[in-house]
Amino acid sequence: MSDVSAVKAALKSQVIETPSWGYGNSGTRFKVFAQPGVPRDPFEKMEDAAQVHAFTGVAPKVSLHIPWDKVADYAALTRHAEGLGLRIGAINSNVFQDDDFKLGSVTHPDAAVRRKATGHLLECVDVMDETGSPDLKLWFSDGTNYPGQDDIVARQDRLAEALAEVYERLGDDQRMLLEYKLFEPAFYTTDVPDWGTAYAHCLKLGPKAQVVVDTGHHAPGTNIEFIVALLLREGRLGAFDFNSRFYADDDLMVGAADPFQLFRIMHEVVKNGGLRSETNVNFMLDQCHNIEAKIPAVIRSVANVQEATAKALLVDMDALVAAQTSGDVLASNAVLMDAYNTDVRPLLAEVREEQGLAGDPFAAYLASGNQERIAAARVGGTQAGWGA
Ligand code: LRH
Ligand code: MN
Ligand code: MN
Repeated sequence: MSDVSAVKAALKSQVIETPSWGYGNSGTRFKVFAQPGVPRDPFEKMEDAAQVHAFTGVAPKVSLHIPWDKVADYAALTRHAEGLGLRIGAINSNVFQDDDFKLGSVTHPDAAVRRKATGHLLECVDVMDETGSPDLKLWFSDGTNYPGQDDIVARQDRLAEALAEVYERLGDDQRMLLEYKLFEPAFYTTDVPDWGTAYAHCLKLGPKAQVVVDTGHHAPGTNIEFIVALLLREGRLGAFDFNSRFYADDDLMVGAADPFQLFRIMHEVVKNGGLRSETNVNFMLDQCHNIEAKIPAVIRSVANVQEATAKALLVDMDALVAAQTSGDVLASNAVLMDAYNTDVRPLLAEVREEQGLAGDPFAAYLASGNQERIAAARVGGTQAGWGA
């Protein structure tokens, strides 16, 4: 796409969903560092998300994690979000923090535990009904630590049974997003370890089941953009959980560890129609900001996704196709690298200024005084639940 106004229009229409847990205290299993001014409840998490949206203009949706964001009145939380110019995004289930789930949740060998786990997933659909959320996001920590611990295929059968029950419960405008992760907390087998397993389950379930690509959930060296291209081709790329990894599931800011990988992913997204609203790819962040200030870190992350998207939109597709067709390997690669090496920050500043925003959202937020205001007003902020 070389027409600048089309590039700008695409950048203005991209929506990036931010995670409620990114605003709370978080850490590793070694330590949770408490920060001043973190939200004390899900309502205050919405206020922080609204700050990110106010400065970036592209982050009007917030993912919830249940029960981390459990409230007595979801309609009230939804109204609060809407009053701040936000809407509720994906509802994330949590079947990984209960003693009963030590040997698995929906794949547990005991039917009573499986019922409890499926019950939680169905409750999450209730929360979708109450909040208007269109997406149920499922991640299972289920797996085994030792060879022989359980039957691999029996666990797949139990998983399929639970997913089918939850799929049946979805309304016409609701979909199921199934996330995979290579390992952790299970170390020998994981029941949904890769895109192929997630895709196989989604195919059996039906068109409302799609795959989530969490960029931190692969083995080192995995070609994530290939997975993205393939899932888009099959119409089964439901969403991203964006973050960065150096070693495992680090949950660092997206675009921090490997901006070139993020560009390659966004090139496949742009090239294969993933930015079009009808394709309905949900661009979510799934990050924790353990040692850095949270709201500015989310703003930086949103900007990193926008920069990768802008570079992908600048790829000269005519030149690329011509070079590819003529078999010119070096010219094809040069077309991509030209786009990647473009400094898109001035373009993004223009895009924001045209929307009445500051060109540099990060600096504008720091100058706004909000960080000092919330530090003074909120005492005793809560933990996200993650890394507890
Ligand atoms: C699992 C995961 C999943 C959870 C989130 C908190 O590692 O990526 O998306 O819901 O972290
Ligand atoms: Mn994730
Ligand atoms: Mn993760």
